[in-house]
Amino acid sequence: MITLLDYGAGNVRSVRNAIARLGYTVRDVQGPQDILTAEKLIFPGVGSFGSVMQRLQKDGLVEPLIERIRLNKPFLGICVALQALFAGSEESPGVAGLAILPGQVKRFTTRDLSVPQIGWNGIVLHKESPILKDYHDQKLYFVHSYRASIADVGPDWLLATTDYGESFVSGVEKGNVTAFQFHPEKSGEAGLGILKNYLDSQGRESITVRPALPVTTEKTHIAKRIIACLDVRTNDSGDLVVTKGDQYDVRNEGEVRNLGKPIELARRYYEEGADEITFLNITGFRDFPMQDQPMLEVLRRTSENVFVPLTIGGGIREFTDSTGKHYSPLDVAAEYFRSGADKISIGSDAVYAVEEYLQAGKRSGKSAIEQISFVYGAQAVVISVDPRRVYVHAPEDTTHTTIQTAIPGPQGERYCWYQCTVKGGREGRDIDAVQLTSTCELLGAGEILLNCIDRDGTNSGFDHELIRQVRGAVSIPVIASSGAGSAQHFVDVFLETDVEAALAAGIFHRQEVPVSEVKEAMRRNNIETR
Ligand code: 1PR
Repeated sequence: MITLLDYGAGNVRSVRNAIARLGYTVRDVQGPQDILTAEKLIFPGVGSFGSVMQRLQKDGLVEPLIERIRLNKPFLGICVALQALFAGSEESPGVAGLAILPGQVKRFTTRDLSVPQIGWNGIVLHKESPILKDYHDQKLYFVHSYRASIADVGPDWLLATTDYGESFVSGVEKGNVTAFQFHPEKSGEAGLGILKNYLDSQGRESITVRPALPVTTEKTHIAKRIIACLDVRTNDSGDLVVTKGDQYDVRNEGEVRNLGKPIELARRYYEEGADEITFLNITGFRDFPMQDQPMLEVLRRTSENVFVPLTIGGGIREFTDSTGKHYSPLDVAAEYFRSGADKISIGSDAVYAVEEYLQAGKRSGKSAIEQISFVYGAQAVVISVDPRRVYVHAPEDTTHTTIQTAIPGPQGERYCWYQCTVKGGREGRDIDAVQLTSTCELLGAGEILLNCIDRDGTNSGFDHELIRQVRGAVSIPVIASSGAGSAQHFVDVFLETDVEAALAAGIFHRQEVPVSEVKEAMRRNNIETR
């Protein structure tokens, strides 16, 4: 029996599913007493430092948690739960942590790498740990903008460090109390193995501090991620199918292309080694997702078997149904998170939010991006951009940010800008990709999913010109999407641009190139991979 501290934020379903998969029963903390009496406690990390600590305060759990740790009772903290062990965090000034460890958790200061750190990185062990046994040389999934300093953690607690521009604390352990900055429940089979080690472990009565391992100069490296994308919609017979467009046209001879079943395909990609799975509910702009329960069911069932991050997009916006019931974007996002999503992706609504921002010249605080980012953190908010090229003869011919292109337009134009669209590419707006992505970052987005209508489904490779332009405009991670037709295209995009991840749909669905072949090609070209 495992006791879970679910304080109602974000995706705790994945931790539950992982525990269930390992054959254990989960029980929820009902009150302060359970913190002290639980045989084994898991404190999952979702949400900001401030929101977590305020929730613990409100529920009267702060003192019991401190007491549990003092009594050396089995405790596993994940992500922000590791950070909660410190005195405070720059993320939420003035909010006290559990103060088991001194010092403030700080934002990454790296200028060369995108923040948040999103992806699979390694760990360097500073002492042996039965919980990390067999898995310390594997890449594990991190997603965070704040990190604990090694200087604040003495040898009695320091378990593991990781490098992301700077070295930071990725694991602490003393006696039966362990916490990780990475998410074991999202770290594939290695993560499940680590959780199993904790669940199977026999707590020891006394705190034996294990000797430190010899100091090493070894550095860890974040992997470039490979993402499988499933565009999902209901076909004309009413079945929910994975479809695939050709420059966003998903119909072939009048019928919606059917490339398979979403849950089965997601599972296959997980087993083949995809680092992340993205579902796009592509008719979400017209069919409101809260009334499209099958999509939520897809997410729930997928998260039972897929232990890598899941992103879902489509229809995240404000909505009033036919009975007059009003839903905020937060309501929609909350339902997606509860159903097993780690990140939500916003398409059309992000374009409208940027238009409003540019017109008002200030933030409203009301956009879906702002609201969701405030409650769940920037790392949970992806912006899905659907741009297409607009050719011009000279930069002066438009007010938008142009690039000089190596692929001339139909009239021999040597310049183009990337126009953002809404409603799945059906409507172009007077916003370019630089305006959209840089403003979304300012409003609180944590990652950009950069599609390209011109390349979608063409198998002709990623649009490096678009990717370089957007990569240069933002300091959050960028996922290159649209056009992958071979393993070499992934190698090219990683060697020629600085994107953190690359996504494909068609070649994976049609089984032309398995994920494993992409990874092998990356390894041959010395591109860091999981
Ligand atoms: O506007 O917030 O409701 O979100 C709708 C979402 O649905 C957006 O993220 C939008 O990108 C997506 N979408 C809408 N219509 C389509 C369509 O195809 N007709 N799919 C669509 C976009 C593009 C990629 C695709 C890559 C890789 N799909 O996700 O997977 O281009 O394809 P490839 O490797 O085969 O070239 P909202």
